[in-house]
Amino acid sequence: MNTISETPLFLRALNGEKVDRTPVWIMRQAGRYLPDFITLKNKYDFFTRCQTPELVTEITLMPIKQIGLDAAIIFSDILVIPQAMGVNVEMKNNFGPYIEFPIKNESDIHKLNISNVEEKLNYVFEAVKMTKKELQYNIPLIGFAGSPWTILCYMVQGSGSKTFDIAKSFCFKNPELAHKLLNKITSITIDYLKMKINAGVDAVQIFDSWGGVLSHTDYNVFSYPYIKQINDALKILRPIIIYPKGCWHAINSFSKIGASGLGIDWTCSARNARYLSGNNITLQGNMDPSRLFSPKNELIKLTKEMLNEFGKEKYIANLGHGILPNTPVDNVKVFVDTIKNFS
Ligand code: 1CP
Repeated sequence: MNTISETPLFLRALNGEKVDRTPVWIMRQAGRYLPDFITLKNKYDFFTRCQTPELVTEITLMPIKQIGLDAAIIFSDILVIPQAMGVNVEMKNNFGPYIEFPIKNESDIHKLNISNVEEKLNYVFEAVKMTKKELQYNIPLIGFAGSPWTILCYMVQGSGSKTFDIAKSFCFKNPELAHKLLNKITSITIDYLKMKINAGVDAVQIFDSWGGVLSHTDYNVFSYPYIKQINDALKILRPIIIYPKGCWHAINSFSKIGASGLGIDWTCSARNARYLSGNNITLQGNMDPSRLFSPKNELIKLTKEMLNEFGKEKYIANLGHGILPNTPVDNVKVFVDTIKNFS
């Protein structure tokens, strides 16, 4: 039986409860850097890995078994949502996501089909169930989705980008169409996350990876309201973590909407993040992923500084964004062990 004291550390921290030590997980921990993952990556293409529950379970568990993190994140991608809407998304080697026919006009948006998520993304829900069976009770499983803005960026731009200039000019020239598209993405994302929760995820993270390409005023028009809608629909079901990369200006607003956690990137100090959030919410972050390439002694020093700055209460240690592909596994272990052994 699960007594309160047996609630996993990660969930205790999200609930704002006292913890014996700081929990830690790493964004993008399930892919990218582990040699066993690279072996599977060379054997199966990306969407085969995502669509095969046995492979998803194996990949999701790898960093738990090999690095010893306090939460697992289901192996998948934010771009399964445009796929479920009927958009053909390819994942090209050494390039990333590619959409041959990106969204250009009203008729493209009209054609997007947001029904039957249960059927179309059934492979994700099967993978969540299978992974939950294999995970120890004390390691919670995180489900995730992209924010509607971040998904729009790919659907309109057609690929990754530093500026998302095509996506932004689409929104600025056709705000009504942009809002139609954002509403459709929001609606399917809520359905999808509810089903992920029914399948067994213990918490949900919303990745607004490209929120930072918007000005703070445009953010409040094109991103914030849609993340809030998702949070409002789901917060009574499970703890929600919002990760608005590059959006320190939104920390204050996000701290007031009943989400459980807020991801902080490395450009914002812990002190600023605590001040802006009024200490109302659990913060998660925020080591610069490139610092995992530093010499070990320096990495240990910086990790301890991070822990001291955020403090023990209402805190989940993590990187400020996803781990980089060539990160040395030994350094990942140093980062995680420093956090687990810190007092
Ligand atoms: O074949 C491969 O392995 C391709 C690399 C890869 C992997 C491992 C992609 C392509 N996606 C993923 C998995 C993935 N994506 C996970 C789960 C596993 C993990 O922990 O790594 C998660 C949580 C994501 C989320 C994701 N996908 C985000 C949000 C997080 C972030 O990093 O900002 C984004 C923006 C994507 C889009 C995406 N998918 C893949 C790539 C290369 C990209 C980014 C492209 C770009 O820079 O625009």
